[in-house]
Amino acid sequence: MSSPFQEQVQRAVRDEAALRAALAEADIAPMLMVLVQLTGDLAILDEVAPHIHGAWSFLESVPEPLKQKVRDRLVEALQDYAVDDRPPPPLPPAATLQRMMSGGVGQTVPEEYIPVLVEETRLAEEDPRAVRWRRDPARLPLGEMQVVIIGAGFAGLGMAVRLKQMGIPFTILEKNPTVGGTWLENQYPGCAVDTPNHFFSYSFAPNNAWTRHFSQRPEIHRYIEECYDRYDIRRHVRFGVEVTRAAYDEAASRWQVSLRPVAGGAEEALSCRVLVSAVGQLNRPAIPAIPGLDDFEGSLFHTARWDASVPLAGKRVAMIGTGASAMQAAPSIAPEVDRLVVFQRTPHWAVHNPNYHKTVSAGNLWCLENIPYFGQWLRFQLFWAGSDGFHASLQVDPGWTQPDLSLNEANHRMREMLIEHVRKELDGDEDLLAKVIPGYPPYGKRMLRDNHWYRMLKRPNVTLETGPIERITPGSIVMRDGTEHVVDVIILATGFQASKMLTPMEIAGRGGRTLRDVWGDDDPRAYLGMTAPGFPNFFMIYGPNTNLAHGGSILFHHECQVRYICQALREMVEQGYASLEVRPEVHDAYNHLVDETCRRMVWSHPGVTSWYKNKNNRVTVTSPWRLLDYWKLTQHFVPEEFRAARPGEAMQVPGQGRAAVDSAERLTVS
Ligand code: NA7
Repeated sequence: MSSPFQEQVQRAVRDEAALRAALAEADIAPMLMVLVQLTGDLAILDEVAPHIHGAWSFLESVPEPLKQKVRDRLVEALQDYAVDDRPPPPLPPAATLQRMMSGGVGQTVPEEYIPVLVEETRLAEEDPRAVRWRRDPARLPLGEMQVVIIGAGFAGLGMAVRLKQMGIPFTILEKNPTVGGTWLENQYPGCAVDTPNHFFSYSFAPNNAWTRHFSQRPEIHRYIEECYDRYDIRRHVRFGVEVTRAAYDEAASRWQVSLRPVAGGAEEALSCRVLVSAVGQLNRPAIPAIPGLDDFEGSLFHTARWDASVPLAGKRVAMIGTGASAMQAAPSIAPEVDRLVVFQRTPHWAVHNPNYHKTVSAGNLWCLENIPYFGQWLRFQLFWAGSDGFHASLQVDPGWTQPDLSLNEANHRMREMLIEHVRKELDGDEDLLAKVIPGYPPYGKRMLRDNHWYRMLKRPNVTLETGPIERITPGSIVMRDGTEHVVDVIILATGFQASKMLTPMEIAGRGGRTLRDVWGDDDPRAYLGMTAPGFPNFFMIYGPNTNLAHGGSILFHHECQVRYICQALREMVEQGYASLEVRPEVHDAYNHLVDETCRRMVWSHPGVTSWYKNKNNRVTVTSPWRLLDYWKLTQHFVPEEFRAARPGEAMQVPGQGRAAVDSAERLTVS
């Protein structure tokens, strides 16, 4: 039987004309990487790579004859592999991989990225992130390790797939009638992902068929549904139940979870050994406290609760907020409404990406499906394109002379590039330009992708209001300067209660102390964003300080977290622990480091208010780390950082007597 590699090779060479047609249309950088990997020929890499100037597909200027040379050579190489059923080439040596990575993205990629490349793209192993038992699982008491996962979105899916693989019993509790989480709830027109899709998908379930580089919500939701089905997770989900409270029973070392059926009826209780929150940060809409909001007599809804029964055609519509949701929704409805008034409190930065509105070319689709390693190298490019490649430029240069506007020279250059784009889009309208250019550095708030926002503002039926809203009347929005906007519909694009993490659930740990008691209203902290002292056997996916603000896919973080949690569960099962709890000093040292590091990052800039920060200006939501750093931090569960107990025993640090791990050293990540 052929290997999956050979099956792909055979498909690729079956019809040479089709192969050549696809290569003629496909991206040159991943094609070049495949060629180098198949042939080991570094000369062609050296010849072509200088014409690749960045990780995005549009940042290359490879001359056509050189492209043709790569295509011809790749056809030859594939045919050569096909002839005698050759096995896949060995993984290139580290030095070659580094040259390939750097060549593919047009920048020097440090050597330390090699392991993450190999793992994220599965270049060496089919399933490198699987957590494998170190003992015979048939002899382990897996039945005692019931896990409850709260939330059937992306995070719940990632957790469930791995638990299933390990044979650990689990149930997912989901308030909605089906899977998808935020990708189910956000159904506003134009809703799409702004992380490139070939990276924004689980590494264990790559999707070669994305129709766009940045897909629209229905396609992403379909992907989530397909994954729930492919891994047979749906039958583990209880839909239509909302977790109201979970309390840790110290005597039993178990969580007692209270559920409320959404359709009504009596509360239920459920018991489990381990509780995992997979509810995400963008779960509960933030409704602004504007006087008169409840008196409005027209239609009023939040972007995450879009009311598709309300016709917008020919209506006077107000949209409050100019964040990521507004950026996608407003340009999508502007052509059909009579008037659209956009209420901007603070402008956001938005970057132009030529791929944002493009479909994936037929050539790329073909290569993704039929050419070995093409998808993997594209994935690495996109990993690099939107994230760690410019993390350093988001750190404050203490000597920088224009600290209000930017952080350092690179950040300032970015600012100017962004302004240049807006100026072009606004076609010389300097008044409008002055209103939409932020007074804080790029990336202070989430960087948006220009969804024809500025062009929309130029439409004759669109007005941008930048003054403060005074109140809402039954039929209008009144500004502090007295201007009144009579409207039929108000759309709140006002974001989510991100800092009120896990709200409104009550999670009560040891001694009945709740997360709310510890965190207050909006000051969440956790070790590695996942676990907190006082809350044994409790983990969070996408918890405090794990949001990605420099870029990168949140699913990458989910995978880091899921692996770590699975390793913790493995430790519990193999050691016979009934409870496991992070040591407070480990948690505190980590959070100290998080705060210190965040302070140097752009999202702490004093000129910025955003959902990354709480009301005391502490960054609670966003990670300070490069993707690589967080990957390193979460790669190995370290038992000595926890206290653990077998049934009936007192909690203690495992292996006491052994040297404890030096947290500081472990946390020196970059
Ligand atoms: P965001 O990014 O939190 O944006 C919310 C917007 O609403 C933002 O422009 C806010 O202005 C504005 N807002 C919030 N409250 C008010 C009041 N009271 N008055 C006027 N304007 C207000 O939410 P999104 O849903 O757009 O995006 C959330 C994330 O989802 C996004 O980053 C992606 O990761 C996906 P402000 O900027 O605070 O002045």
